Amino acid sequence: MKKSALQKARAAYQPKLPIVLTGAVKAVEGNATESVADQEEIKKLFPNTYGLPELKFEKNPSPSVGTPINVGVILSGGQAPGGHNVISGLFDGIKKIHKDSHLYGFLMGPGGFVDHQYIELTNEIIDEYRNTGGFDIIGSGRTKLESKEQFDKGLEILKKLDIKALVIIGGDDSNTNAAILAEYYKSINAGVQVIGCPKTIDGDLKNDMIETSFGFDTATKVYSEVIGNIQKDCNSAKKYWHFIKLMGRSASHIALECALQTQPNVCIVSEEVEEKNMTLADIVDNIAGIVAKRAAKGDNFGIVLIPEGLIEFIPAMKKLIAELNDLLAANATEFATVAAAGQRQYIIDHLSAENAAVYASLPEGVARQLSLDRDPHGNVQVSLIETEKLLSEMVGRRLAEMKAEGSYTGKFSALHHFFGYEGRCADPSNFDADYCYALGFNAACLINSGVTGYMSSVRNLTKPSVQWITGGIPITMMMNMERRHGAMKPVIQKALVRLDGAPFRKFAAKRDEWALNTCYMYPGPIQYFGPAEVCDQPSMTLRYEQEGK
Ligand code: FBP
Repeated sequence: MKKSALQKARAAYQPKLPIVLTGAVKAVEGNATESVADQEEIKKLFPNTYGLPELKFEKNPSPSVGTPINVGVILSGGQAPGGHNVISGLFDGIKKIHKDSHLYGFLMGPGGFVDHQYIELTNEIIDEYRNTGGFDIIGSGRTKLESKEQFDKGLEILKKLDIKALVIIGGDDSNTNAAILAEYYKSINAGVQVIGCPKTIDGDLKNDMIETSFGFDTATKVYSEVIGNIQKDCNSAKKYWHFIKLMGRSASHIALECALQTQPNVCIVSEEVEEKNMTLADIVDNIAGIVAKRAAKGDNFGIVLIPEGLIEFIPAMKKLIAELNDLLAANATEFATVAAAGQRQYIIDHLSAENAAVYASLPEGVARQLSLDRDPHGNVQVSLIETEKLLSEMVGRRLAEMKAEGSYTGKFSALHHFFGYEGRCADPSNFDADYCYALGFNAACLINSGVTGYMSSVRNLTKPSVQWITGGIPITMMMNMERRHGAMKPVIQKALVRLDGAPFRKFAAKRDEWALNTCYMYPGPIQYFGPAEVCDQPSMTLRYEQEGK
């Protein structure tokens, strides 16, 4: 494969391991754990893996001699920068346990596990992918691992390859499935450990022990670079309002982080919209008001950041989507027979009067998108809803009314962007390269400790990587009961933006100034080589959360 100059230089980068992982380790047990909510139900559903203790690795002065171990790995869900380094860290970790250990990669996500599609990951393959973005080493997929048949089918290939541990690299839904799989294999004494690793650019898989999910750092740096470029263009031409939708299926962490890095005129935070019970009209009025105030100063340009998941956080829409999810799950067979032209009316006829009215008021494109297939986890595919166009159209209409009333005299010309896929496969920043390598290496240590149903945990992330603290947390600890596909299910609780958290408070304290004045910040491209303050800074979200600065 022909490589660019950067690829060649980057291949030589040696991720910095936490000091504790550079020698032999022993797992020190902390307190027994409880799930974040619904303890009784979760305990009943996970009798073998509930309540396990937190683990922390410490140096082991008298290590025993390791034996070879075969391990399987799956990349699950959306791509996130650094996945290849999790795999290379895992590879190096199990080779350190014993040089005759083997790593098998299941192809195209959990589907490859069920269908027995795999490759052995050799030294040559791993070396090709160190420090690179993408999940192309083995591919990823969104097949939901949930049935006993799938678990048993997967077990056949694990037995055939003598695999004793499976590492699932995924987001909240995939790690939920990892916990269910761990519980099942433990219940039948399958002799297979299951370990999870926290992946998602969305940044919503986190808690005290998982300070951030990998990929968030790199993806937000890529989006912030491009937003910064657009801001330069915008402030040069002074004639466009740019409506920029940013990925993040549910939480607004990505939009908020990009706002902190670039200081746009408007950034909507979905969690605030929900908390304040805002309607679509309120959001539009707010943006139109800012456009008008800037126009009064002669500034007919600006930047609006919109989180991808917004639609589901507008309370009226949330109620509608919840009823729609149940309706489509309960009537899937009948709905599939309704011709496309009649589907809108079918839905209106079957919804409650209140939700039918909201649904009927939506533009055709948005309504259609809400009724399309859910992803395998039952989620509306929000990345396909063009909220940026919806909002700019509505703002344009509101401004026309304001013009007629005499409260606005400017010019409004909008451009639209959606940044998501551009950042998910970038070469990992130094932070993500180090973090991911440590997560994978640490997963090998968890395997060596004999535990199952744990997630690899690397903490103290705002300190230099050598000082990071490593260990594992039981996945059940992160769970609660939620309604999915019309029934209550145990799932990992998503970490949404906290309105009382430092990142949002910093943003809220500055946003009025950023709205009216032009305070754009230009973070520039990710730097891989150079001074630490340019190359190794973690995200602002992480810095504010950990250190308040
Ligand atoms: P994960 O949670 O699986 O990491 O994926 C996150 C994400 O990138 C979301 O931001 C986005 O809504 C979704 O994936 C897009 O999904 P797809 O890759 O299937 O188009």
